[in-house]
Amino acid sequence: MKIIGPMLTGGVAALLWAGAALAADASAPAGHAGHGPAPAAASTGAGPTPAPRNAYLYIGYPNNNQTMPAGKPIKVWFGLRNMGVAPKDVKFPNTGHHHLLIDVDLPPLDKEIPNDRNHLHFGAGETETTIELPPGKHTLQLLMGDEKHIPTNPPVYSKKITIYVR
Ligand SMILES: [Cu+2]
Repeated sequence: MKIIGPMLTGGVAALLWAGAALAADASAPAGHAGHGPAPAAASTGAGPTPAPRNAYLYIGYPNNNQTMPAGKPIKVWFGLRNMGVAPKDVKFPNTGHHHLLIDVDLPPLDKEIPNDRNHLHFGAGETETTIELPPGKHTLQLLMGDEKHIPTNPPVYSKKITIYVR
């Protein structure tokens, strides 16, 4: 009889622990949406500059699947939590500058972010911008870069959103 108590207790504890682990796993994708599945994306690497693990990057506006009027400039708001913004060339812990990716996938995460019309750099520390896009379906995504325009470790990027210009 004496042994049943401890065994039951142990069993319940193990079950609770398993439940907690399961819950933590289930919440991981949402909680880490800011920088995506970093370990799974390890093949694309990361830069040398550390970033807070809880950094969260998001596009505050426009909203995913929003339709924007053609011929009008589109405002884009950059949202960032648990990490700061610094201009390019400024090395300061837990900061970086924004990059807006337009109609492209993430670039290699261990190299300097390209600088072209699909990869816009906000090296002055801007947290919003205005863009113009031709009619059609477009994607927008944000990616933080360090003072040398290389993604951080872990890489900090937003969800890719789709907008429609018509
Ligand atoms: Cu840059």
